[in-house]
Amino acid sequence: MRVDPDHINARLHGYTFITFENVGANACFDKCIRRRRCLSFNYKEEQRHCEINEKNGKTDLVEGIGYVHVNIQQYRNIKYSQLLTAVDYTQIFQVVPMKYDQTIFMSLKFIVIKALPVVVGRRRKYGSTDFYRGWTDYENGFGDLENEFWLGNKNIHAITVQRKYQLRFDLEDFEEETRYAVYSTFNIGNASTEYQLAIQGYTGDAGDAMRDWQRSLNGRKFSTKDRDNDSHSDKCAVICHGAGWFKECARSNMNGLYRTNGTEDPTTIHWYTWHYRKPLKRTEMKVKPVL
Ligand SMILES: [Ca+2]
Repeated sequence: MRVDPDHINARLHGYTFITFENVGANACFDKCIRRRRCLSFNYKEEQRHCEINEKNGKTDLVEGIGYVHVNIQQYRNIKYSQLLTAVDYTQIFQVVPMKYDQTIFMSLKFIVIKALPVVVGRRRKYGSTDFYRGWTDYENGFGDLENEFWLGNKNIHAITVQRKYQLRFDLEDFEEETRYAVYSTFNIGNASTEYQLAIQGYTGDAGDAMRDWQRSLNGRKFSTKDRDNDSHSDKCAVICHGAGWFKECARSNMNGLYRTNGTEDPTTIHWYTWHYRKPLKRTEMKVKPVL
């Protein structure tokens, strides 16, 4: 899906209620659409400057060289299935939307001002699908596109083998604080490698939690409760009540249990380098092609 600016070299003046610095266009879109109060946003790509507004941009627009202005309301009620028809399904890889004010947050709403679309494929409306599953389910995919799903390791392989991708995690806690982690290299191998992970080149402000205590998870095979490919004496997928790439387990757990209390627990969806093992409210994992 493509989001075109409603106005170019223009911004809405006087109705900004939060300003974000150093965020991408996608993130600016997300920050607006997740808040009911937000009706439009101004974005200046050169400075990665994002202003979210409590008014739409029909009036009160002023000149703003380098800014684009986007009204958000038109994107709030688009169903995920409709978005899927608008993008090439084979490019869908990772998305984890949140349930927000009784509406499903759509992180698949790509904002494409200049960049390639973010590609997504894992999606969770938290709590509606059991993610504690075995090898075959993770291989083929499960869930439904309207709610939660895992696209399937064989599909993720088929996508990421095509070209170079980067992986991005966007994380949010229950105070609505956000962090991100980007890996400049990401792909997974085929079935014969047991979906071996290639992940390198961390940048971000969430910390690098795609590691165990000492080492990167780069090169690890996938593990599920019924297929133990980790180097722990026990099964990390069982310890974490999830599935993923583990060594002596890992410092993140994206396929774990969704919990709303703040208790530290290895089974929760967590990112250790930010909030230890406390549960996160929302996580997004997405890839996009590297130019
Ligand atoms: Ca083990």
